[in-house]
Amino acid sequence: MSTDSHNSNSVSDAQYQEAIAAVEKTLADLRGCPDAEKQRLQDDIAQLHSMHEKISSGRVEVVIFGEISTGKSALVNALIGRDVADVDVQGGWTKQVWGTAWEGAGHRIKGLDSSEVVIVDTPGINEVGGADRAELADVTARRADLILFVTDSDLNDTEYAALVELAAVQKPIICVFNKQDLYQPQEREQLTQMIKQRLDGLIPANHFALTTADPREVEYVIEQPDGSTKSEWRKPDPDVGELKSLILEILEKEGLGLIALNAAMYASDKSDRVAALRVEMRNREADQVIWTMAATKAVVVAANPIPILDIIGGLAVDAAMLATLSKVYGLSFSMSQARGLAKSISAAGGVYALGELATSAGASFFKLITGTLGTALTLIPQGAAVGFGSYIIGKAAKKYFEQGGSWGNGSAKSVVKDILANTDKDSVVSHLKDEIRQKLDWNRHGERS
Ligand SMILES: Nc1nc2c(ncn2[C@@H]2O[C@H](COP(=O)(O)OP(=O)(O)OP(=O)(O)O)[C@@H](O)[C@H]2O)c(=O)[nH]1
Ligand SMILES: [Mg+2]
Repeated sequence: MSTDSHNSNSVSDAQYQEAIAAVEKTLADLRGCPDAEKQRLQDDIAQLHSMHEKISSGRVEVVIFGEISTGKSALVNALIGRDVADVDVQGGWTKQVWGTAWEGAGHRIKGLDSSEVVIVDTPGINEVGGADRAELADVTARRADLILFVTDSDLNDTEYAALVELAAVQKPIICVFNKQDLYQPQEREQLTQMIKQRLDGLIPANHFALTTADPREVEYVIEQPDGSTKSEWRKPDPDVGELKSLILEILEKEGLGLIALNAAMYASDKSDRVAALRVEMRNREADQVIWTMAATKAVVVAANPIPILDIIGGLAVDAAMLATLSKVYGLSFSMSQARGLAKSISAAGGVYALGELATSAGASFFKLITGTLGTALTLIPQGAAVGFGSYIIGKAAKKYFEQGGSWGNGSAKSVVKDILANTDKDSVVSHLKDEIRQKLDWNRHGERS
């Protein structure tokens, strides 16, 4: 690969197109989700739409972070050149994340006429409380192309911790040491050294700028025509020139690549998140199906007065369970496919040995000889044992569906073995017994009165 600048620009162009494609693909995946998942993911969908719009138009976002009252909002005003942000002596003034177009930046990404730079102001990092703050900062930082971290002193532990978190997001960061008007040269030099030492290894040494965003008024002594003097308090102009040059230098050098890399990372983060959430949702839904069906079957077996239905009805419940499970995983098994799978799991996994049909047949036989007098008390353990068999079949089928309808590297046998080894049988059986006791109509059987 050539290293001349023209060529590296075209590499960025390709990256840029790829990034747009990555965002579009993630969006398309999301559109393909079942409605329930889409509902849960609606924020992510909206954020991705906005990222798509951002990268297509070539919008660069410069996000300002820092502790309260370090002068973040003042810095927005100083960079933009007019008062767009509320600045206040009272800490915790800015309550929301918000952005303004920086028209005077004069930066355009080549070939993108609509490209603009937006400066985003945020609440102080120690302002919005706890988890919300972390979430807000994280969401904002993930969108950012360039981060300005503002401090007005020596980078305390809270600031350092926040910087470490931000650095993990893998965006360029500039550390801004603001309120220079408050320091004497020697003090400024000392603090600068301290800050740079703390930044070592975290951000590049040259990503550092001194600013005075909103200087305190100073006393000007004015000589009058008559030779007398009068004093006047005036606010000097802000000084953010060094920072502005540094921002533009970074954007000039990396602009397109920066927004491309950013969007691609964003899309990949989102698709990981979507995948994880989908797994979690499916998992929960599948477990619920397995549990309800196993309990239903336990109750059916324990309550069923006609012996043969235990076996026929039993298989029907398992097949219905597996057909439902297949839908959870986006595979639509017919009842006969589901029945086949249920049979093959119980055969391959030796579920018979667990007492599935054996117990079921035994129970039927037991019921046959004891007739309606077959007491629920003796049928409860049998119902629970049968329910446990269904539970294991359900868990095995879940694994099969999770892998897209395949046993993967293992076999039905090894999967069932694994599941048995990792299942607390006593606790499942005891839950199933409770379920049976609750559901059985004791009075109908004359067991209670
Ligand atoms: N002396 C001096 N004061 C400054 C400078 N920049 C900001 N200030 C003052 O610091 C205070 C806080 O400024 P803001 O811009 O509101 O700070 P912020 O970081 O946005 O604060 P929050 O939104 O509350 O987190 C105000 O009184 C500003 O006038 C500066 O360069 N020099
Ligand atoms: Mg503010």
